[in-house]
Amino acid sequence: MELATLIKIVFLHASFALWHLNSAQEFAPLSRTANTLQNTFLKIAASSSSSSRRGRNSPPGPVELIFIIDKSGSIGRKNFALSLKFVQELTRFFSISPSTTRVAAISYSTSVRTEFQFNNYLNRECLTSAIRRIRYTAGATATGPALQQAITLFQSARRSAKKVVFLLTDGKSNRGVKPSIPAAQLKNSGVDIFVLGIGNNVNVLELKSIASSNNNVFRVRNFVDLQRLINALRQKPRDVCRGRGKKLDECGRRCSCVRGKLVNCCRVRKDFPSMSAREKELYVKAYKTMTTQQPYKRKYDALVNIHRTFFQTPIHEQREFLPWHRYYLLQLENILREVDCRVTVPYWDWSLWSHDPWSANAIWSPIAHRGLGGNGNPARDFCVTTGPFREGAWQTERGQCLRRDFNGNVPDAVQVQFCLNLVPFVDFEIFLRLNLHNLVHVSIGGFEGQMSFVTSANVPEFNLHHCFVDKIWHDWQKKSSANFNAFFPGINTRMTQTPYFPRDFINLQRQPGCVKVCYDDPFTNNARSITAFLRRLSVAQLQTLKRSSFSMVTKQVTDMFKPSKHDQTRAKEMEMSARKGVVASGQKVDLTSTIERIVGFKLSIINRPTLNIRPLRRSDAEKENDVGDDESSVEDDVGDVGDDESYVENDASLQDDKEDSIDDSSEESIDDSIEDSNVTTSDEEEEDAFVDDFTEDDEN
Ligand SMILES: [Cu+2]
Repeated sequence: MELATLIKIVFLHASFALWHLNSAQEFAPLSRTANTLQNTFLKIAASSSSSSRRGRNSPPGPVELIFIIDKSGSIGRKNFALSLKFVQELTRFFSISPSTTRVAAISYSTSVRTEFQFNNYLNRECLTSAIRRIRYTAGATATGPALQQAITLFQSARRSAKKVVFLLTDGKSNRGVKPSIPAAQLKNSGVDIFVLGIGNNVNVLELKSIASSNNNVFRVRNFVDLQRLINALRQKPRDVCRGRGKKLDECGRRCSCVRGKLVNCCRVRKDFPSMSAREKELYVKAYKTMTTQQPYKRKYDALVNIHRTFFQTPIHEQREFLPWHRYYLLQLENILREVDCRVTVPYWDWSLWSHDPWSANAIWSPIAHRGLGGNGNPARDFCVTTGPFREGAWQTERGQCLRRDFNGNVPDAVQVQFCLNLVPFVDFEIFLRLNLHNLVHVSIGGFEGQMSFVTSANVPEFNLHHCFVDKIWHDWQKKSSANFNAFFPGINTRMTQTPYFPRDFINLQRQPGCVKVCYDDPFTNNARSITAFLRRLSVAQLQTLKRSSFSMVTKQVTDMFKPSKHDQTRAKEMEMSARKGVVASGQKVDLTSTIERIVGFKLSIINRPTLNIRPLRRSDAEKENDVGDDESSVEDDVGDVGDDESYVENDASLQDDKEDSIDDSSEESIDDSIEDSNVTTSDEEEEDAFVDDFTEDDEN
């Protein structure tokens, strides 16, 4: 045999062996690849340096995950879409939220493009559609520069987070720096790198030089097999649900379980007194972290500073007041959920405490993590000296103690119902803003507390108050599609210091950032029954309810927000009408049950059969809550105004069909509503026992 032939044969053998090494042996069965991917990523998603500190039932810890996706010419548009599907499948092993896993994406061909960064899409809904939207542009294969870009993106990673890169490629790198160089830099800073090589044109040695270990290199023969791998991954059990109905996800969002998947997830905002001790504790803790620790404090300070700086500009005028503060609550909630994704902004339905608004049972418990502490201490310059926000334990962003000067008492549930009955929008809005919102600010702040000044957003009760104001708007919106879309769609200027128009905040099911918000009705103080009772009454009937007096809109209230003369005059006119049943201050109303003494009015109409409130068991209240929040009719963030309308109608259908309009006040309707109101007589002892049940946090 000639030497040349021998060399040829040896060379052929050697290259066959190398090819064999490079491909055949490296293609694990797809089911095994799917298993390994599942196990690896579930483990990464679940583990975290802080999970033991957070407790057993905590959501998973922080992970920063970057996908680097090849879109070179050899792939083609159709196969690129498959790559995106694969990426979507992998994200489903992770909890996507501001405090758990955040995802960024880089695509590369001849050049490199950051598709989105860690803080762009903070829930599964937005993330999935963002991945789907990544565009294909053919070109070369700049793998190295793409890895360099990942180094840049990790500069904004959370310090305690696990860092992971998942790179997809179907070829060899042929542009820019050698991939192993930036890969080494990433690995040295603790980043775990995984690689998926698709097809036979990859360079296995290159893949191995990029990945953190040989076990982190995955391969499929071609795009047909990639589709099979996706199908195999789809079969994998992960964080899914069984059966139908409402389920909570790991961040406490209430979702519908449909075909094993959690969909239509909403953040649930609850009445603070109706929350469990655990929920209160989580909120207070997250709020304190947000207001005192970086990086949250920086964002929180910026937000409250906007509120202070632009206090007497449109943010407290009709054009912006409601949507701007809805925007504010969303931003604040987003920061809170960076601290702990289980936390939402609670509200305080103060109207249910009108005649006992400053009790520990409401929100002013001195017990840390149960409430917000009590009144300010006049001997200490009105600084609060009890509870988690007491002097020495907490200070405002301006370095001041929290000051309160409880003053008078707040409007009652009848007043709120009067507001909900108002049309047109401008009347409703003036009443809500001046007669309810402004007044309660000054009732809490008095003459000394921050709630009476431009620094009001800097204290914890501000959020609870504004969240209730927002809920009242939401309840009014639910009454008809005209209410739902009132006033704001026509405003074509952006809201103060935001990129948004007022109309961007109209629909709570479609807030910016793919966020859906649900309000749970309160169930302390028989709230559900009281609301049902008041809803059935016409305006004339509301005016016959005997009510204890509560604070009036004073000059101090007016001076704080400086509403226009027109708004002030209209507010005064409406106040006169709304206060017909209120006795002169100093006079007493004969309030017989505990619940009447707390809410401040008679739960019956004079000279008519008594309308006693039927006590609700807690389980009943929760059941009703479930029905009330069944917003599964609202589809994902697709669709148009038509969706909004069906949503309103569905929701409205859950309300009483006996609602009287503001002008409907005939005698007949009184009798009708009494007969139809379906309430039963109950003795007061039972009622009082019920109240006790619901005020378990009594810590006097
Ligand atoms: Cu404000």
